[in-house]
Amino acid sequence: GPVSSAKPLPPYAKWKDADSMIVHSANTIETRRNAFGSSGITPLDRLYIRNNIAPPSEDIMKDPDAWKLEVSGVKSPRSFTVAELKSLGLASVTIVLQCSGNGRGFSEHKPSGTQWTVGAAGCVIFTGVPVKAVLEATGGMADGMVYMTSTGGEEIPPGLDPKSIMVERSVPVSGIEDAILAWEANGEPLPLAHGGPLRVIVPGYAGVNNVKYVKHVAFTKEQSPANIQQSSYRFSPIGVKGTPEFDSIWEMDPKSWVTLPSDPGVPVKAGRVQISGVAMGGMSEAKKVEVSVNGGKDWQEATLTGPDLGKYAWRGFVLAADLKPGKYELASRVTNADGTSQPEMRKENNRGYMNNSWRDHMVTIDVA
Ligand code: MSS
Repeated sequence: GPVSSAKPLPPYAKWKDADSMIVHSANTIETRRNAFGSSGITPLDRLYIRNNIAPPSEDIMKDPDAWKLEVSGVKSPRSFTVAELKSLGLASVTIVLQCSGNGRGFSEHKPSGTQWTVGAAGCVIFTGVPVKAVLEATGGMADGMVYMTSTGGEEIPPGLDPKSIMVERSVPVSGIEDAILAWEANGEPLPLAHGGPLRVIVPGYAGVNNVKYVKHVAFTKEQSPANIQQSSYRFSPIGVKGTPEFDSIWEMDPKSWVTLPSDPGVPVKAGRVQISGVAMGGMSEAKKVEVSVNGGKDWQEATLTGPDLGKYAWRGFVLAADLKPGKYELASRVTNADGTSQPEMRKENNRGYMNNSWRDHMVTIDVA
């Protein structure tokens, strides 16, 4: 059911549209189901926020072009300012940014972590320099490197083992084909809340891999020793702690959900109802969306809406249904270009990661 929260937005996110957000904590803020809009792109002031630890001070945004990135594990290691990166190349990529824990709130075994429903996700246009251009400028990867390991710019409080708290994530280099280092989102300078001055974007990969305020990109032989890589964000069975023997949370799966109508407690007027939502394909584009008004018994193909912004973006969808007074369970199910469909049941795992079950994401409406 709807999560209600009267918590105020934290200072670094004060500019968000409060009515569109559910504030779980200062570091975890989600978009309401009915607040995604219908243009496809999620406005930044409605985009969710997830921080594993407190973000750096707003001071780092005073001169974003002076922010420094260290690049290592390449033939010619060196550092770049953002201003220097801006001279290396430019690319935009529209991606679904989605937290690995989105949908956790629907898991029956009550996994620990934020009880996200549908709103730890958004579709954003990121602009920056291709990682490939940075590799070209540094002589290419050193021999034998198989991961790109990115380190966040948060301050580690003294006395703590950095490994226990630092945000450092590794992705296989096969995943960085379309990766960029971004300084802009939806045509605006990247705000601190979303990783400014500079952020890694690995299209198609779950949120955690898109390291914010990135200060170091290393090409490495091993995955990061940080807990966030070794034990968190792993597909371990219920009751079992994550370890490197379980798959890391990297590539995303196809997923969709109905966004409207979904106003909590507001009955929908009987007659022709436009049922709309968003659908992502994961690693290939969203190709087909089906909608059910009776809890998944019967399905009808919906129309994809909005512009096609590439395979990593989501599409809007709409289905017109003539609804008499009564209760309806609205479900949606996407199939991507690879032919993979959103499953009925969630892939059970200890921390409730990557829930893309269409059944869990149904919304019940009252038509009067
Ligand atoms: N980065 C950094 N540096 N830190 C932190 O904490 N987080 C993650 C990413 N990155 C972090 C980073 C996560 S986890 C997510 S989702 C994302 O980010 C979010 O984003 P936004 O922008 O929305 O906030 Mo889960 O998978």
